[in-house]
Amino acid sequence: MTIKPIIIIPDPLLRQVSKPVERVDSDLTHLIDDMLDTMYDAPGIGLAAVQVAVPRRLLVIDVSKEGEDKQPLVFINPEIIRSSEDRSVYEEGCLSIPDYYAEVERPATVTVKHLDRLGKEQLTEADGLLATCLQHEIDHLNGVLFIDHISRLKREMVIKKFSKAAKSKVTV
Ligand code: GNR
Ligand code: NI
Repeated sequence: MTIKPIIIIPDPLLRQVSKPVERVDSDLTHLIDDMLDTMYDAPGIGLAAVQVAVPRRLLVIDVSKEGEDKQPLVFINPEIIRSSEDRSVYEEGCLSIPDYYAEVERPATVTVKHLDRLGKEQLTEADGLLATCLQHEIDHLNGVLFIDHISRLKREMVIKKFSKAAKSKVTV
């Protein structure tokens, strides 16, 4: 088990489009396990591979409640094949934008085609928090962050704050 460092804005890797996973082999299974460890340690309810500096189309999610059994979900090469007309609003946060939260409106229900951790094709229909989290993570695979869905003024304030902080970090 390895907890990997999570990259934060303004790291340019977060704006890169991740490449498809080509094979589901033991290296990939190892990466999935490290991502789950990293997500639970953070703690977060989702993590895209690019957040641990691996720009591949892979993400993990667990939206189970505290005290309940863990429900780790793995999505490889996910594609949204249907989005509902009705929308829902959640207050979102992101491990790559620490301590910033904002409401985002997204389709309330999505159907996602993907591979599971055995490399088998699956269809997942999601609503509620899972639908929101899936869309947030799939955005990461396309270099999109939740702050891209809020007002430009708010987004620029957040980016400015993190850019300033990055510049003042001492590099040895
Ligand atoms: O831990 C997380 N919580 C969260 C809350 C609302 C909507 C999306 C998320 S995902 C986030 C973890 C993360 O940054 N995943 O990319
Ligand atoms: Ni995120």
